Amino acid sequence: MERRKVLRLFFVSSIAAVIAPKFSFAHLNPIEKLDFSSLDFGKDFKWGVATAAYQIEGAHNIDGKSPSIWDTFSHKKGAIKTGENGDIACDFYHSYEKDLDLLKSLNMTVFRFSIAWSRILPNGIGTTNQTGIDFYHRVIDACLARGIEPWITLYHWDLPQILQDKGGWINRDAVLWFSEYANLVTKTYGGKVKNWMVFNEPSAFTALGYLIGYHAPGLKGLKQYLPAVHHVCLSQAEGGRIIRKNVANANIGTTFSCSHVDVFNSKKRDGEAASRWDVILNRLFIEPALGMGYPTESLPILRKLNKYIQPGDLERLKFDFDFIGVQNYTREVVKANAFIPFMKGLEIKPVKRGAKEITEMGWEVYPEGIYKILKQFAAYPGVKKIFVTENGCAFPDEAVDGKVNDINRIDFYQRYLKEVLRAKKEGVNIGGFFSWTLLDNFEWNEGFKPRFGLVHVDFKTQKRIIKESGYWFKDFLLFL
Ligand code: GBH
Repeated sequence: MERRKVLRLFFVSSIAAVIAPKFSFAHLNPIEKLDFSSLDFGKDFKWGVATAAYQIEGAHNIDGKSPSIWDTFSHKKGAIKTGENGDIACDFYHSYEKDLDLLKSLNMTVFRFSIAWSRILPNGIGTTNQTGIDFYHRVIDACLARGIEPWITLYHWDLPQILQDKGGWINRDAVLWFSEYANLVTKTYGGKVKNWMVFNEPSAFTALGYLIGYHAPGLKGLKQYLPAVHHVCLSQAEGGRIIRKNVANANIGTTFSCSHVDVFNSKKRDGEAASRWDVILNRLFIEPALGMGYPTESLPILRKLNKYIQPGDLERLKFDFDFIGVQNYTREVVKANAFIPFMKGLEIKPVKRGAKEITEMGWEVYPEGIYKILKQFAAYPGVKKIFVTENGCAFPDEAVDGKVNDINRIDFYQRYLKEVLRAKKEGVNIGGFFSWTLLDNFEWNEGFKPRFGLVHVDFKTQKRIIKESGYWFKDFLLFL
């Protein structure tokens, strides 16, 4: 930050502290104030939050919506650790106006959200549901009325159950189903919405849902996983083309969960195992889009994908995205183990390897990891621009006397943001940072226990309380 701005910051903050004890600088200690000046991202940088339909909307079975695979999965005994489900979640379906007011009050200008496919196409394809379509019109209009940019993710994991009954992503027809859905959504909202992402984290939803059965639809094995990978990868590029066709002046991206992979020790075998993990976590879906094909050389089992690849597919996997969404939370540390099929190695959990700071998810706090993964993605010649479309942390926050003093989350964001800025200063073209997430919400198979929000939610009363980390963003963004 230039000197003039630093001075202005200190001037305004000290005045504010004197004349308005309720002004939110009262929340900050001097160290946090100082850190504002070391986070100079520039005027054009976009700040916002990311959310996902199933995790916040609730209203799971009203106004014509049909079940998604997450409705089905979360109602299965034992699937969700806490026995909970997203039937109601944050009830965003009814409270979006107030929730967008909260976002606005944090001085953020981007709301990233996803569309529930089964709300607007209850049969997956075919007949549309106008009530569902209208809901997202209202959300988009409410964003625009507040000066907030709506950023839409077409698919954040909630496939209509009716399509899963036909095989879901395992069925090659999924490319056609998804195309029809993408076509409808972009034609419907493309006049008002310019920023689009095709998928949320394809590596996560294919691996967790179709390989290890930890997420919906709960399937296990390579026979499900590999075709799902290929059909999702085809749909990724197809989705990009559809947005391009239907939306004038669109900014088109897709998002990837990605984590820097370290070796447990310097043994050569560990290095080989780590490079296999790197393929699954970071490379599998971006490289085909960039025209590099599947990274089969680094993970030989991927040769089995050939069974599903049809003539012309390798060409169809390519799409020239305007930006890539990088979503990073932690790093992975991998150790060789000859008994692990295909991967020949295993992630060593943070607790086991004695990591010092661990979040409620059991993930290591490792700020340098976001710097490293940004550099890794920026090194692909075809990556033009990056948005950090998710970053955040879960801690066991408690509301005490109407306040949530989540100082550990403030510390987390400050340290991660410094690493994002380091990458930016070294030339990585980063356009924005979206926090995961606005509201505490349904954290998939973990239920409501891990709280990721900048806003605390009491799930019994639906009462919201802005956490101290939310106020930190609010103040920080005011002076940027
Ligand atoms: C994101 O997942 C999601 O987009 C979001 O919905 C979620 O609530 C949030 O983060 C917090 O968890 O080894 O290939 O099976 C990011 C977390 C990163 C978890 C990748 C699974 C390993 C995938 N995911 N990770 S894999």
